[in-house]
Order: sequence, then C-alpha cells, then structure tokens
Amino acid sequence: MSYEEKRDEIAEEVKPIVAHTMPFHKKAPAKVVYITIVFTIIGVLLALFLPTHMFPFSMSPEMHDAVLTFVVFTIAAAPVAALVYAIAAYSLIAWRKKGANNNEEPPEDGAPSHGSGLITSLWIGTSVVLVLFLLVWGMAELSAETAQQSNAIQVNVTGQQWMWTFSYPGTGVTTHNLILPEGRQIDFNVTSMDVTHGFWPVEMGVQIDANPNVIDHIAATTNRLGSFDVRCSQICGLYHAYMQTKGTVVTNAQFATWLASQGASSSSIQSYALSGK
Ligand SMILES: [Cu+2]
Repeated sequence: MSYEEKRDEIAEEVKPIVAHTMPFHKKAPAKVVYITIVFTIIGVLLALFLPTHMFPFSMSPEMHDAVLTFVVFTIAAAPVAALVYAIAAYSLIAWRKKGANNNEEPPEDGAPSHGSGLITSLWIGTSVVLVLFLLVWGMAELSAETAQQSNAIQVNVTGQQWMWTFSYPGTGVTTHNLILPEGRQIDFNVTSMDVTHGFWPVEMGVQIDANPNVIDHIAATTNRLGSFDVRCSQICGLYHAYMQTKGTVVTNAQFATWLASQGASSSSIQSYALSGK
C-alpha cells in the first residue's frame, strides 16, 4: 500500500471520531486576537502607571534606570503574556461544560493540529527579537552603571551579623549611618566579617552581595538630598530582618562639616573630598 493510500485510509477511519469531538470555532482566532489586544493594553497601562506607586522614589540615575528597565521589560512582555491569557480565557469560556446536560460525558479532545510553518517562524522570530532586545538593553545598562566617573569617592561597607559599618578611607571616620555627599559617584567597596550579606541601599537602585574575604564593588551616583533605606538582601541569620539602617545624602559643605564632627582632620577631609576630582 502506498503512502497516499495509507494516509487516506487513516483519514477515513478518524472521520467519525473527529465529527464527534470538540466543535471548531471558526471565529476563535479572531476573538483570541481581540482579547489579546485588550489584555496587551491593560498590561501596558499597568506597566506605565503601577511603578510610580510600587517603587521607592529614586535618589540616583541607577534607580531611575532600574525603574525604566522594569517598565520597558513589562511592556515587551505584555503582548506575549496577553496572548497566553487570551487563549486560556477563550478556551475556559467557549469550551466550558454548559447547560442542563450535566450527566453527559465531556466532549473528546479535538483532532491534533499539525505544525504550521508560518506560526513556527513567527514564534521563533518573535522570541529571538525579544531575547536579543533584553540582552542588548541589559548589557548597555550594566556598562553605564559600572562606568567610572571622574568625581567618584570611596566608601567601605562591612556587613556583620547584624549591622552595617561604613568607613571613609583616609579620614578615620567610621559610622553605622551612611552619610553621603550630593552629586558624587560613590564607589562602595563591600565585604563581610562573617556570613554572606547583601548590601542594598534601596533608593540608590543598586545591590551587591557582601562576602567574607572578598571585596566587591558597586557604584551609584547621588542626585537628590534626603534619606534612604539601607537593608540586607540576603537572609543571614536570626536578626536578618533587623539588619537595616538609614542613609542620608547631604550637601558637600554639610558632608565636610559632618566628617569634621566625627574627628576627621581638615587636611584629610580636603584630600578625601577632592579624591577622584
Ligand atoms: Cu545580613
């Protein structure tokens, strides 16, 4: 028997089965497209308006970029999520068990659909474009964040169970409340005295692990006066939840005055404030 004959024979066999399976809704693809469009619009609106209420306010360009990345990635994901939800919503509503025939057996599954070259190409093409976009965006953001600026100052950060200690190299000043000058790139040199902690100055929009015996670097630029939260982002023992403190961004003059009040000599303040300039 030739391949064609065999194929026709099987087609004849499955005909009565297919006739009694789930009805194919001719309007289904169009309806799914409409629902997808509505869900996409909802997703984009949520992406545009929710972050303003969800995120802490921004005190650095890094935080601004983090929020922007969240918004852009959510918008890019919205049509994909919307399509999945639209197919699910349509199937749940259109093929639900209806009416009084509750004792009836549910309908058989529909005939399996075979691969469509167009859908497969569209699916792979869209995935590739999306993934490449996320990759390029991520690399660009990362290189912008790690770029050394000419006015950077160093701050050493040490985590321990369960507090943060900050020191300003060359000045002899050590504190548990992070004080930073405005308009400077701060190079945080982060380590730990015991277990792994996570240094997270929340409104600065950066975060890095604090590992014992290693110094890790993360930088953020202060662009707004005010206070922000400093938390530990790695669960590090019994009082992890209490391993938090406040940071404050002050003017350069206030910063120098504060260093002096902590016992730093005026020459050390001078050279520290001028470091990197
Ligand atoms: Cu910790």
